[in-house]
Parts: sequence; structure tokens; C-alpha cells
Amino acid sequence: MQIRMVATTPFTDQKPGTSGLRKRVQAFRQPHYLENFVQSIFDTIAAPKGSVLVLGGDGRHYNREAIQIILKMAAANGFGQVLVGKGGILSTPAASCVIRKYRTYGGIILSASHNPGGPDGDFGIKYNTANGGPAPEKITEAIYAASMRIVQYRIADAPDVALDALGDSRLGDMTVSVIDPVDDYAELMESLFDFAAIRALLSGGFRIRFDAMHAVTGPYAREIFVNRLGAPADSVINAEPLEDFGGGHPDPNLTYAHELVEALYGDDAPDFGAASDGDGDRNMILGRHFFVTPSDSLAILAANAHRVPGYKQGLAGIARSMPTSAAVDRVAAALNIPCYETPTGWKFFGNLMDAGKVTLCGEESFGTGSNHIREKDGLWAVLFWLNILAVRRQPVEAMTRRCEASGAGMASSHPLPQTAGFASNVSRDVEAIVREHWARFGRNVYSRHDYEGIPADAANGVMKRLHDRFAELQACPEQGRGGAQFGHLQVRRCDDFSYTDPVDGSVSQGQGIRILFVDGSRIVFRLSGTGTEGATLRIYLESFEPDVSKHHLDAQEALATLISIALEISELRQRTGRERPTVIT
Ligand code: VG1
Ligand code: CO
Repeated sequence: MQIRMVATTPFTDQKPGTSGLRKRVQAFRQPHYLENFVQSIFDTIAAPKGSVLVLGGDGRHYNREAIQIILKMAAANGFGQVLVGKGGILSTPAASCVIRKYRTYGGIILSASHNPGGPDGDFGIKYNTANGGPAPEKITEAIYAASMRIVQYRIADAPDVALDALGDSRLGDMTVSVIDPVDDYAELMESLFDFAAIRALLSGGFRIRFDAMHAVTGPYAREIFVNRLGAPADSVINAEPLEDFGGGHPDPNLTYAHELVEALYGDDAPDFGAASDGDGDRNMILGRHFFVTPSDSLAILAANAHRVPGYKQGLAGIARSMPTSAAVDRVAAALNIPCYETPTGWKFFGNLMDAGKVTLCGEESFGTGSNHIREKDGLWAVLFWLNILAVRRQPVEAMTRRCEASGAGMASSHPLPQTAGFASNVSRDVEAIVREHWARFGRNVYSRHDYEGIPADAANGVMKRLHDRFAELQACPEQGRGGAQFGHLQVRRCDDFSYTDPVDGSVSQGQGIRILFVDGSRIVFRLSGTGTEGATLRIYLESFEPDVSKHHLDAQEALATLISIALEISELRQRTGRERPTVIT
């Protein structure tokens, strides 16, 4: 095998964002662009000769070509073996699972997650370390620095590797092992959840629908829900992964997963709906005519973890990203376990999990996960919900069997008696679980407003304006002045969130502007680090409502005052010309 040293010059824009390097496919197609970044990864990690690497992606346009380039570069850089998902496919959580299970040196994941794909869409690449998690900032910064001084890269002159059949082949001195992308992951899921109970739930008339959004989770969902759990085949929709996601936006939220949302809000809606994103690490949970906010979902999983086999021994602690609501903090307090607040992005959870400080973690952006891997995990969250629903159903089911035995008819046509702690209206289980949770812990009313694709200057102007107003907005005890008053809400403090990692002491600054109010409400402003066009400004709004009689209120209604304060203090409309958000979740 001939190894070629190719002379190159730096691109100056290869700085990884919240989750790896994301650019338009056209940018990645520029001569040397992908190669420069991959060589920068290899130069930074300096893996010993013969190391094993995991490689796979979400199957979007350019995935296959990128895999071939990376395989040839891995061979030229001295790797001994690459485990690559069949067809070049590995969901992000599956890649994390494989890195951990086979104790590899690390892995390269090709994905732009929820960003649209296709020739005019986005592509992305990130490096995960041996713990299976996204490389920490220290490493991503070193990769960026390497990309700024690169002068050459190494690549093997070899024919393309066949990726569509399982098994080993050689690329020079390196072995390419094509593995089943689903098996290891599905096995891990079976080890955490009570599949028998979920199977019983699904065979008992509980109807689910999972929307794979033509992205990577289709094959995973089919194997797990249909083959292993016995759900009808049509429970999984848009299950065929497509290079352009069928022209859709593979982001599981109320705006982009509209096919699923329409079904769950329609007549004859299934009992449970869920969707995942491009690379399989996000999840959206729906009940009949009911949406579970990701922040509530995290809190509910934490409060019910003891019902699930993989977590029945208890949780060491919980972590959430700063913009995520404090609903889970209340559960942590009740369980008497620590709760950590980290910057946005999964890379900040890894140290906490490796140190045994947390078991569950989550983000408001439809991301939930645990220490079973080091990425957020969409299907895991869905299975966790189904396990809770199955356990909750059991007493009712046992009763139904008794009713049937005595000739009293089926559960669906017969009102069931109320048992302690379990709602009788079984067609509304998801909503009932959420409402019971709110009744017990209070409700953290929450919403996120995204303004996508605004000019970077305008977005930076909004953030600067907010910074400049800190002194004016917050209380100043020296001057005997309280914080600014907006109707019944008074500002307590403003800051730009900064995080000191409790494990390695590393500091991350500038992680989002917080306007904190005396009554515990807050507004957070943050610029997205995953977009590829202009800037995306995110506004996160939260207030606490202990009063059950107000829990039925729509979040937008309940947060109306905070929303108008956010617009006023940021001068967002004047500075961006935008009248309303692009996406509300
Ligand atoms: C967004 C989310 C963040 C998430 C990140 C990666 O980042 O807000 O919570 O970790 O996407 O998720 P940003 O910087 O755009 O706000 V994924 O599923 O895109 O890998
Ligand atoms: Co994702």
C-alpha cells in the first residue's frame, strides 16, 4: 500500500461548535477540507500505532464518500483496525456504545444531527474519546489549533472498501471490520429495560408510533420495537433512512415532526408517540393530544428511575445543561442526590459520569441520557418512557384480567376502578404521569423561542446590548437600589454563565446570558453553536408554578409576561427585524 503525503494549507474556519464541525456539504467537498480536519484530529490525539477506531455516521449525503476518505487516512496514520457500521451507518448513541464495548481508542462520528441533509444541506464530523463521549473542549480546541497550522496530510492510495457486507477486509496493514450497526446497541437496551413488561404493554392494546424522520433510527427502531418488542410494523414511520431525510428537517420537535404531531393530536390517536433526530440522539415524547417538554421528561425519568431495572439501584446524581428547566432539580432534592448545572452540549457531562457523580443527564433540546453511554440517546429515552408506562399499567392489567375472567369485558370498553397511585384513564397515561408529577413537585413552566438564520451582526448586537444593561437591570445593594421592576417581576441578578468542571477544574465562559428574577423565574439568551448559516438566537423562558389549579395553562400564555420582557430588554425586534420566532418549543 502506497502512502501519500499531500501538501495542504489551513482553512481558517474549522473550529468545532457545540457538537463537532458542521458545514455545508459543499464546504466539505472542497479539495482537502475533510482531509485537513481528519488529519488535525489524528495529529491531536496521537493514537499509538495499531489503535482501534470506530467510524460511522447518520447516513446523510456525503457519508459514504467521507467514510472512504477517513478509512484511507486511518490506514496511513497507523491505525490497526477500524470498526465501521455496515453501509457506513452508526447512530451517535450506537457509536458511543461500540467505542465503550470494544474499548477502542476513540471514534469518528459523521453527522450534522438535526440539520437538513442532501447536496445543499449540512454535513458534520466529530471525534469521541475512549469513554464514548464527545471530545472535551481541551481536545476540540487543540484540533482547531492543529487545523490552523496544518501543512500536509497522509492518505493511502487504495481502492474503496466494500461497506455493505459484514466482515473483515484489509487496507494495507489495517483491518476494516464492517459490523452490524444495530446489534450491540439493541443488546445494551435489553440489558437496561424490562422488555417483557414493555412487550406485554404493547400486546395489550397500547398503541405507539415512532417517527424516524427518514434518518438513522429507522433500522434501530424496527429491530427494537417491531422485532424485539412485538409492536405492529406500522408503528415505525418514515423508517427508511434517506440521504436527504426525504427533504425534511430531521429535528424532533413540534414544528418539524409535524406528521407525528398531527397523528398524536388527531382522532383515533395512538397512546404514545416519539421521534428522534438525524443521528438518533434526540427524542420527543408525546401522549395523546399531549406534548412532554424535554425538561419535564428528564425530571419524570429521574423520579421514576427506580421502576426501571437498569436504574433500580438508585441514581448517583443528575446533571442538566444550564438552559434546561429546574424541574429535575426538584426531583434531585427530593431524592437527596446532587444536581449539576453544566453549559450546553453533551461534552460537559462526560467527566461527571466518568467520575461516578451522575447517572442521568439531559438538555432542554430534546436530549436525555445516562451513564450507559456518553452521548444523549433518543431510543433509550423512548424505552425508558415505555418501561415506566408498562410498570404503571401492570396493576390495571392484572385487574383487567380479573374482569375478563369474570366476564366483565375489555379494559377499553369498560371503565376501570381507580387503584392507589394509578390513573384509571389508561388512554391518557402520558398526560396523567406528567400531571401527577406537576402536582407533586410543582410545574416549571418552560419554553424556548428560536430565531434562526439572523445576520450574525444583529445577533451579536442583541447579546452585547444585554451585557451592557446588566448594571442597570440588576440590584445594587451599595446604592440601596433593587433590581429593575417589570410588572410583578423584579430582576435579582444578571450574568453570563460560566462553568468550572468539578472534576478537572477546566473553566468554560460565555455560556449564555441569564436574567434571574426574584421569584425564581428566568430568561436565558444564547447563540447556537450548531448552525451553518448566519446566527441562531435562542431565548429560554422559565417560571415556577406550584398552584395545581394553574397547571392546565398553555406555556405561552403562562410565560407571556416573561416573553415580552425578553423582547423589550434585548431590543430583538428592532435589531433583527423579526416579529416572531422561527420555532417555539
Ligand atoms: C444544540 C442544542 C444543544 C445540543 C446540541 C447538539 O446546540 O441546543 O443542547 O447539545 O444542539 O445536539 P446549539 O449550540 O445549537 O444550541 V445534536 O442532536 O445537534 O448533536
Ligand atoms: Co443529534
